[in-house]
Amino acid sequence: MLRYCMMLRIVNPSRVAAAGDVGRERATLPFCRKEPYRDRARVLTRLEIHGNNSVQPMKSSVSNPVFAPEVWAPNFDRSEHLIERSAHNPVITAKDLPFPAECCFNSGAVRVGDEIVMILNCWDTEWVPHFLVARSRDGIHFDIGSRSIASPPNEYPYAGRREGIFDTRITTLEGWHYITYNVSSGLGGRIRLIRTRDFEQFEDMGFITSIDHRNCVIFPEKFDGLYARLERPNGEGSTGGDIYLSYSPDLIFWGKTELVLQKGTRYWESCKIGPGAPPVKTEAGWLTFYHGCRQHMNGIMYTAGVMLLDLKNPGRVIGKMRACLMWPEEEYEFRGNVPQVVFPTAAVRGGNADELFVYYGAADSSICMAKASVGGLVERCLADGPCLPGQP
Ligand code: BMA
Repeated sequence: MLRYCMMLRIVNPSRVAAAGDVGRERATLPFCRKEPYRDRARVLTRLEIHGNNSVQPMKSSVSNPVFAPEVWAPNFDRSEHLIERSAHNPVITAKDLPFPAECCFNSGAVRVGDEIVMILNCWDTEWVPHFLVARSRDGIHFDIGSRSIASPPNEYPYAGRREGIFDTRITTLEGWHYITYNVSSGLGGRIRLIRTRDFEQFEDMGFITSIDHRNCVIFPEKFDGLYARLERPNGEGSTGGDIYLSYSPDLIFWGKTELVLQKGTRYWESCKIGPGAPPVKTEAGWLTFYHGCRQHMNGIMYTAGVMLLDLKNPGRVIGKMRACLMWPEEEYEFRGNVPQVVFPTAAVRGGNADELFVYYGAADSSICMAKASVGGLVERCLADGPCLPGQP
């Protein structure tokens, strides 16, 4: 059965005869795969037959990227437009930074009154990491400070490491803004915590995980007097790569760890998953954006998923969107330091009670924003139903 169909734009009709040998050529075209996707993804590609009979994929252009949704649309449900990318994307790129820089990506943000404040995770042209404070009134245009508020810790083995710190998340709790971020080293990564009341003065609270942790988001409320966080011990393939919940009396010592969601409930999240944005409280539950990865022959694709956790028992998934919410579709999500990355890190109240501004890192190169409907996502998660660890 023909699984792939090719849309040919015949440059020179007299060459139609030559089209015959497209069949022969197909096997060699990079985007022709033999094995079917488990999710029966459709692959369409546009080809051009040139004067010399060579068959070339059509040149990608911004207005006509080769991977435009109508050309490559995995079997993800798109009906409801539960989330809409901002037309201003990417909202922050390296060009917006107060010094020559390589990139900015994966940055946490919170609403403080009528302002959105972000701890911008960026790297200069020497690949030295900086955390800058960025402020916005409309969630799109940010004023970016030039003072870096954090640097690689001094403890061995982190001291002075170049690529040391990244992936900020912010949670507002008890009058403080708590910022978690990754610190990586040859011995593995750990999560560090700093806090501020005004995004001027910052207090370093040290490491809050053992080795090897990669993602950590703190709930904006306590549960029976205990702080809670979602975390993702590192690991890919068979071990690690799942989302856990831990509790703490003081934000430093953590325990009572339990599994919340296992990777692999769907193909798009089969390689690993991790907490994305600090959970958002809704009447129905904690709306939680996370990243889901799948391995492919050319690396890993990072996509965004969403689930609803029980208000009283945040370790229980009471609803989870089965399909993936966002996957790399736009040029700025495909091209960059790491192609094919949509990495949610913040969900901030938007212009009205039902609107969320979801900030995400694109291709480890820029910061983007998408608008989502709280009601729509909650309804969808509940419609798709709960998801128990290990339950497909
Ligand atoms: C992960 C995260 C992110 C990054 C992603 C893709 O491990 O740590 O920082 O976006 O890799 O490079």
